[in-house]
Amino acid sequence: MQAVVLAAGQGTRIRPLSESMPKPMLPVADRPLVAHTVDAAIDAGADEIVLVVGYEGETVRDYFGTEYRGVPVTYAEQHEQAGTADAVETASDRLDGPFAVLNGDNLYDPAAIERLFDACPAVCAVEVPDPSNYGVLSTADGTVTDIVEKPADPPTNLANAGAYAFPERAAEWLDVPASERGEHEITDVLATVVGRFAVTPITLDRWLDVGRPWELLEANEWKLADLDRRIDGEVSDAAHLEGNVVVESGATIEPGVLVEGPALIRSGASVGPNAYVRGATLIDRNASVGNGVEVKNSVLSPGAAVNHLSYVGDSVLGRDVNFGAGTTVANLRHDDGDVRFTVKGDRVSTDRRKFGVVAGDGVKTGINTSLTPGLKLSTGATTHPGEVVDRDR
Ligand code: TTP
Repeated sequence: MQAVVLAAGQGTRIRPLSESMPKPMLPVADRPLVAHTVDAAIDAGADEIVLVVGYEGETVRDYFGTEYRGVPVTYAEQHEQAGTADAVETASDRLDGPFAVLNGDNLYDPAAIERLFDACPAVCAVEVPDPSNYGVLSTADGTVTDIVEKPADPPTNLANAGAYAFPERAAEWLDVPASERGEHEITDVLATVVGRFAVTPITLDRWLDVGRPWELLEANEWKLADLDRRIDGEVSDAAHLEGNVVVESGATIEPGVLVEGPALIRSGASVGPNAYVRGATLIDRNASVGNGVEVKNSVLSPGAAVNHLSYVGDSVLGRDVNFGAGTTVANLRHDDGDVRFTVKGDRVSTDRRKFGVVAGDGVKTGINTSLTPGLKLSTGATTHPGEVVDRDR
């Protein structure tokens, strides 16, 4: 089966992390977010991957090339983000037979994708407490009978999880009218398929839609926990690595370091001396964590540096961020409330008691900067020495 993977989005809700990198290429454990989906499709037997790219599409093309894990990869360019059905339609000239459609920014359990392919026509669904923000599926006798987008009064708790195995004829039904929000939606294609075929719902135990920065942390929590312990880098005898820790070849762990897994220290990265890394933490290529630094449940993108006497908790640091000595991140509110974060101008709850900061690429903090919970620092932002920063900048 061909697998069409949607990766053309602008990722506006995850800014500033998507300012120079498309969201599907943001790091999740040892590979980009979208590679987890592509790998799941290949493991499930996909014989061709068709990637729909658009925003910063070159980065996606550079990563996958024309063949990935022995499977041919082709690309369709979506020039305007006109909706998920429109995205698949840009790839329709190369569709030949039944095809799958997967969101490039969703994490699936790989076994579920295999079940999806085997059950074609089929759609993945996940039970959620309040599905009113999703497409909601109704089912009877083991097949899907209806799908409604974001209903005020959901008929079931089964949310559409954005993974479909379509019969060949669905390629003829991709040209759907724009929805109320002005997009050509794949759920309208699914509605047509549901009217003509018996579509099997595949219920997922676990699923994650990565739309906002803290969901990137959650994606890393999931996939870092799945890695098997492997120590290939240079680790001092005076360092302790506990639990599920991966140190890639070319990474260095200095004396006095304690790493409590799950954690991944990638090639070219260095940790220590005397540093403490804990929780689900990714220290990506060429990032560095120096003397007297504690990093907890965070993502340090390639080239990020926190080199002296600092604390970073529940945070995402973009590429080449530099935190000056003594920079401290607060990740907990005194009233114990959920940390809030600004998404497209609105202050929204992260539903997390602990969340630190999101620093765009190239952010530099002055020494002894204090950063408050839920803070967003845009690409290239700077702070003065000794500043308490409690407003996004
Ligand atoms: P969304 O998450 O709805 O869009 P986005 O990724 O651009 O993020 P944001 O809302 O923060 O701006 O898209 C779901 C998936 O479909 C995602 O993988 C991107 C992809 N997509 C396209 O490829 N083309 C499109 O026209 C749309 C709307 C989405």
